Amino acid sequence: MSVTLTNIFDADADTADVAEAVSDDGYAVIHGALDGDALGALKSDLQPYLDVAHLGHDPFMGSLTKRFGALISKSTAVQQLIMDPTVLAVANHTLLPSCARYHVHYTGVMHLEPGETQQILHRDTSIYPIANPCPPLTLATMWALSDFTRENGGTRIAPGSHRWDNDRVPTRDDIVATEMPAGSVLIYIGNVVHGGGSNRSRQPRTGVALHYSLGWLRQEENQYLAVSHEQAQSLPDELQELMGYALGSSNLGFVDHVAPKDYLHGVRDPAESDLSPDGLSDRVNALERFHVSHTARGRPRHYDVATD
Ligand SMILES: O=C(O)CCC(=O)C(=O)O
Ligand SMILES: [Fe+2]
Repeated sequence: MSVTLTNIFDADADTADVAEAVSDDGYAVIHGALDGDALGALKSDLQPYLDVAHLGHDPFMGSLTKRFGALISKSTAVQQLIMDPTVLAVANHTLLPSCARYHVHYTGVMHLEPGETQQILHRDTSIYPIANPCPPLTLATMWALSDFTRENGGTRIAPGSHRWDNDRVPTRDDIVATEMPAGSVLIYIGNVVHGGGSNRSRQPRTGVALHYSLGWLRQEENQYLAVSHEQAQSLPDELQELMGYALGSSNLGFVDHVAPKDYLHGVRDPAESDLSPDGLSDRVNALERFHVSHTARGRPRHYDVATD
């Protein structure tokens, strides 16, 4: 029996229920997460970049997929979206047990032209040499700018696979296509096995991917180079902190012994900056510690399983 897509919520759903679903099954879908204005603003901010974006050039990135990143520098609508309260509530629930602060990990458009073939199934977290199962390392959102269907390449996911052992290879029956109307968002833990589907329709499939990661892991997309200092200085405080202009833990991320947000705003004297603010140290002390052990090399990172 194939799995089906469940965990579908409306925009006014209780965020605790959404967070619970994401923790249990690794994903949730929220319909109507973007209103018409927000969807329109995203499209008009991003379309000029999409028009000139390059197609991918390797099997993972796809040959008929347009991608571009650094979205904080390109779109005020994306800046707002990164601070979406429902998504942050889910991130609090899934990531904060393992870090004192999480940060923006990746921002990008994933646009599948008709004829694109299926992406290899993978875990986003396999960029780190940490075997699954492990606590959630990243949390992904895929905001649908177009409808997502089985036919047009709606993201394939293996529900529950955030808890699987690295050695478990998904079968076709483990995989379901994310089907959701434009304006919806798919939220999934980066430890979930997933991948873009093939686009067998006549229209492109377009999504905005915004990912978050534990604050002590290196971000996939370097937010300090993706956004100029001048632009970063003008962003809302909360967004600066999410980008990583905040300590990830006591001392973690300082610049010349000054906390990064102070440094961004011109502080150069360490005496004027607190590298171990009380609340932060307390949260770090309260975290459960990871047990790390060596594991065998050569575990599979990609799963060559047809999903159509
Ligand atoms: O395009 C999609 O639906 C997913 C893409 C993806 O998972 C990735 O590029 O890491
Ligand atoms: Fe992925």
